[in-house]
Amino acid sequence: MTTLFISDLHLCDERPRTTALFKQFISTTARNAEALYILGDLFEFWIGDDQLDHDPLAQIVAQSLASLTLYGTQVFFMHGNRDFLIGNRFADSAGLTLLADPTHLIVDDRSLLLMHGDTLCTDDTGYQVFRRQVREPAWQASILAKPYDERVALAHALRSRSDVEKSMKADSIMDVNQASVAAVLKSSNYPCLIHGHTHRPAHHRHMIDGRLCDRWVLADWHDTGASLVCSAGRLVPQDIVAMP
Ligand code: LP5
Ligand code: MN
Repeated sequence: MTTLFISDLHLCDERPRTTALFKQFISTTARNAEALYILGDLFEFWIGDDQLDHDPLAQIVAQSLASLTLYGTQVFFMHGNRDFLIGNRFADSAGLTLLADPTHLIVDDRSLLLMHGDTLCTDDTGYQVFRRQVREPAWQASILAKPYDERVALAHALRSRSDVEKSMKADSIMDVNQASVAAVLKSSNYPCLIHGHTHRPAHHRHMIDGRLCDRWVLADWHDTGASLVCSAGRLVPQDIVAMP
């Protein structure tokens, strides 16, 4: 049996091809897996679980994920910086289990540490200040109390602001900080780290305190529908074959 890791799908109406890849993935690869771990940014943005009442795509995604329970595939989800407002209502409708960031698990005797990856980007101090604010329960409660249309407008404004801010940042500060990676690996007893967020897919090796640790960075989904597959303890990246 296999365990699958994906992240950064950024599903939205503007990218129908990615939605098609997601549906294909759910009805093929994911059905045959023991577990599917979604490590954040499933959606382009999520502004509260009442998105299920307003957004047909949100309903389709929830139904697709829920269909996996029929095939015995367990689904787990960790928040990303785009969909940190996903809550219990979406989790229940999609039949998934919400995970903390980071989460440690053992698969096929391998020690794995799962993260979205944004907390490792500690050189991006502007983002870290922003993140601390939006993860405050009081801030979230005040946002969720706003009317839906107001939240949609706010999300679009935040996206535009983020794109402007990113255009002024050096690429290097938007990648993980090596000392932060080392600290996480050390404090978690030298696991294999799997994360997304940076959209810089790679297999890195870190020597920490004389211990060799793997770090897999997941790809985004826009073109390939990429997943990382764990089978018999071996991790292998896999793309969905391009559709006609
Ligand atoms: O998202 P991405 O990959 O483009 O960039 C991220 C960081 N940006 C973000 C912001 C999100 O894109 C915004 C979308 C969130 C939608 C969720 C809705 C939340 C509820 C609100 C509505 C109900 O995460 C970006 C990082 C980059 O990753 C690389 O790691 O650099 O960080 C930023 O750009 C943050 C800036 O540095 C600081 C932003 C200050 C914004 C201040 C808010 C002012 C309010 C403006 C609204 C009018
Ligand atoms: Mn992200």
